[in-house]
Amino acid sequence: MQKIRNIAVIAHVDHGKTTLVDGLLEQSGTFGSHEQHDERAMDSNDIEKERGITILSKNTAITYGEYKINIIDTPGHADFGGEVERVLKMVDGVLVLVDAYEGVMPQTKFVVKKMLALGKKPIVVINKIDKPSAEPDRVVDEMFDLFADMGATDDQQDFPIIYAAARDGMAKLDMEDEDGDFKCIFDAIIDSVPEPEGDAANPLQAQVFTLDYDNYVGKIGISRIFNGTVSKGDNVMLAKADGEMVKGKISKLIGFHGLNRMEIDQAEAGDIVAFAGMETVDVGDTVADPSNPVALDPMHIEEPTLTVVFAVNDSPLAGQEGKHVTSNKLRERLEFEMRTNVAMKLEIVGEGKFKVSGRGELQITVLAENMRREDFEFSISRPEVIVKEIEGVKCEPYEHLVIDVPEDLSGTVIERLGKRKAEMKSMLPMGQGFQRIEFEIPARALIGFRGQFLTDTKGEGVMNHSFLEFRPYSGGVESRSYGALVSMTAGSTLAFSLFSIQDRGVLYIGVQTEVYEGMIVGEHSRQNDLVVNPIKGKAQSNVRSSGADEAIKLIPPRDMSLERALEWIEDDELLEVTPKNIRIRKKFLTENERKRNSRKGK
Ligand SMILES: Nc1nc2c(ncn2[C@@H]2O[C@H](COP(=O)(O)OP(=O)(O)OP(=O)(O)O)[C@@H](O)[C@H]2O)c(=O)[nH]1
Ligand SMILES: [Mg+2]
Repeated sequence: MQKIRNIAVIAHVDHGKTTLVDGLLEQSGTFGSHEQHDERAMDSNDIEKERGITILSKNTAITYGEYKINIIDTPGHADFGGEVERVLKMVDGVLVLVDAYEGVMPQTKFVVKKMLALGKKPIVVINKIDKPSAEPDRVVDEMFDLFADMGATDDQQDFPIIYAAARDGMAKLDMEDEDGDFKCIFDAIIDSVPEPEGDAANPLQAQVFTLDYDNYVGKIGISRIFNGTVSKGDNVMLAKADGEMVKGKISKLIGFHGLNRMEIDQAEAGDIVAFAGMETVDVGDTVADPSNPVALDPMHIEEPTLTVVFAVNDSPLAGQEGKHVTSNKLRERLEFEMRTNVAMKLEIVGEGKFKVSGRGELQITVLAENMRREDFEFSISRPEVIVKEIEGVKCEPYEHLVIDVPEDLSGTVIERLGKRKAEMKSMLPMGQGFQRIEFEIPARALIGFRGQFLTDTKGEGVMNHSFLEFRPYSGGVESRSYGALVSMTAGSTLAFSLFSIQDRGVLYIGVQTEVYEGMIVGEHSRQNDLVVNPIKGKAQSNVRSSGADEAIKLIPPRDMSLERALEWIEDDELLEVTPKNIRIRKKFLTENERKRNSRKGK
């Protein structure tokens, strides 16, 4: 039997997981000497590359001496936390990274808690020790405290510690040691991660933890083999979560090595491989021996906490920029997404209206962003948290929020959060004039908070949050404190009119932008909405002042990304998303309709 180690790399967002995997690939000699690869090679899809974040967990394998090490790189952003939990069941040990300055963050807590509960063996990597602000000793203490708080066993508490600068391919066992390479990481993996249990001679049992889709071979289930041996062409039984048994055949068996996938003929207990040929395969299914099919424990799939409604775009500019605009196209695309994305759910709620649920705004905007790139056009509504009854009590999701702010601004931020029903849990000085403040807050109250927070802290504040639990409903929370600047007419915007509107708030659009009645052109500096005319030219006058228009000084419009816009909108507003533009609009386009409907609402 081959010697195997299975590990996952887990951490808070941006603490350097994917960069560390680059180093593991490189220093194990898995990349050929002539093989070209990008930085953060595992972040392979376009949005991952552009944003520099990992969205989907991905696996690779390296050879180190006589060992095969299967490595799963996981996403650090809280919206994808459910994925991490599933991945953890597939491995025997983990590398927990933590930034040598930032220390324990919300998602560090989340992943450490899950990892400890599943009984995994950790190796702690204090990363980015090259940062001038790094305080590795403090961060080590934070990790010990965290492990103790989360009920680590003695064995788990006794973790090896590695100090690293993953980006430079440097690691060492002691801060006092000379800089070394990743040898100490490989050795720690081989020595302290338990070898996989299970027996190649037993009947087959493999569990699917990720789905992939390939135009040629169809659905692919990436799986950990816990028992038995599997060969290409084998007949198998698929044991579904609900107890149903479905016959299947492995048409292709796919192995991983570095950045490559290759067809293989056989694999056995302990390994991680991919199966093609079973169209009905789902995450959590057991691929079993047909003569003795025994299902493994079902997999816990995190429930969504947030919903938005995707709908057919019905704005006056509909159908001009996208290719796929009909309800049917939209439904097909969303249904396709649900086939491989187990963390999301879809419900048809009306003519051309689809309720999509997920774990957070980022997860939902990544889907929307992918659809834009595929030439879809649609609208999305304000995100709403999922409220559910637990033992007869109405409950809503709560989040653990950590903010780092310059000391002199902490008062403002605490006051804002107080109004949003946040409960302060701790406050610590972080050095360099920053304070770290932790809160527990209803997820509902966080919607729209980020924009406010960035304004309040002049872009210097950092906020991070991650799902805590469902708790009893907290009642009304304060939402957006400013109204919208709404266009009263259709046409192309002119500098002259924008110049006068910009005194009334912050503009979201620039000159020569197509607008329509009911489209939102900016944020009002007061609480109420204000109807404005952004296309009015300068009245003709006798005084000829050629070039006067160019002299108009416009403040650059605020760039509203998909996430920012989604967080900003209220219940009576929508986002219009097309391949070329993201527009913000009122649901009811004319002022009359809006008045009529607000009266009805009251
Ligand atoms: N200074 C410093 N920067 C690093 C180091 N390792 C990674 N980084 C940088 O940190 C940023 C995030 O790195 P990633 O590897 O994408 O982090 P990640 O944990 O995979 O992030 P997510 O997958 O989005 O959770 C990148 O800009 C890296 O270049 C390091 O050792 N030192
Ligand atoms: Mg990553």
